[in-house]
Amino acid sequence: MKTTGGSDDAKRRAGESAAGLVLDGMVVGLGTGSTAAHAIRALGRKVDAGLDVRGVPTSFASRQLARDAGIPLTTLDEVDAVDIAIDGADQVAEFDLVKGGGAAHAREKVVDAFADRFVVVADPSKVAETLSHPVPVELLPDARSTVAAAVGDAGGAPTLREAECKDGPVVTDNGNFVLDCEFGDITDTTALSRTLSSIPGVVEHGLFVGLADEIHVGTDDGVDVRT
Ligand code: ABF
Repeated sequence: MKTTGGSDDAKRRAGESAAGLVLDGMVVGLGTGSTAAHAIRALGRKVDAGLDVRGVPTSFASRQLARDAGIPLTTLDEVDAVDIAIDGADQVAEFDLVKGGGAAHAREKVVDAFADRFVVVADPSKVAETLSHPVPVELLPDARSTVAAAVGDAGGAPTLREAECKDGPVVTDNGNFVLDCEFGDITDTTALSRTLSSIPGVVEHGLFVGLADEIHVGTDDGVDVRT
């Protein structure tokens, strides 16, 4: 899995710290990205050692990783609750997040918001005072120009995300496109979140406001847990 941002050791510490919160019998939301991948692998080791859990993946990639790690999988349709979700972020300011660098934020938001406890795993490069990372917006392909215009009206500068490995746009697990929308410093995250959600054709955006319950930031020699 592609690694972004800070050191892999810091990501591993954060992921393992969050996996340590998972108890026998829990249903666990399995996030996407290289930091969440450490949590999935750590959880796989706990399953090997006898822990009884079921995982709800947030993406094709996390499903594959969880399968390889030996974690039994389920879906939101089959469970009454998700006890804990462990997921990464592109930027963290207090408890607000920008997510979606992996184009998985639509399913991530469904699982993370439904979870009783949403634990964010990150390395120090992700932590900021104010969110300023471009906000990924997943949209219906037919709505590409209308959503881009509405994002512009809202003060953003949208760029269609292009695939790295082939010509053409990134296509999400849901068959949609992604606009990365630059807004500069985002001082009113709630207002921007509402504005983006109200644009016809937007499937989901990567601002996660008021959803995170705790943040585990891996450091050079430990984990800074913010609750
Ligand atoms: C997912 O992966 C995303 O929502 C976020 O964009 C990204 C973080 O990746 P990494 O942990 O590799 O930096 O959680």
